Amino acid sequence: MRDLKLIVKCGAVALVASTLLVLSACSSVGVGVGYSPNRAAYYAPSANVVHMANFAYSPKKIVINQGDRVTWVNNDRVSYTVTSNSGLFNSGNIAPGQAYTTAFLQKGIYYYHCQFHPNMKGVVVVR
Ligand SMILES: [Cu+2]
Repeated sequence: MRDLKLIVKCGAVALVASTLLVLSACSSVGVGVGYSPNRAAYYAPSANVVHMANFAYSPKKIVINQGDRVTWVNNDRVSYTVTSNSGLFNSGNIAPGQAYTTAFLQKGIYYYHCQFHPNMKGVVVVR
């Protein structure tokens, strides 16, 4: 399980960054936080993981710090989405075994849901 998380972290970083920063981020999981004002993103691996299975997010509520990323991992055999209730972000289809990562650069409470299963709801609290 630990190995799987590390793979997901590196994969998530690779989705966001496309330079050598990917390699440095993957080799220093959980260590440094870099900030690029040009890209307006943190190039740090996400330690904040939400699992999707059995038509639910786990945990349903995650509390993170400003600038952190959250990675949603689909551990199920059906597809899910991570869709902001207010249109701020939308993962699109997350197929089984895939993941979605986004950064939260501003403090606030971000409610989201799954477009495929109306009862699937979650919230990200950025403090
Ligand atoms: Cu769903």
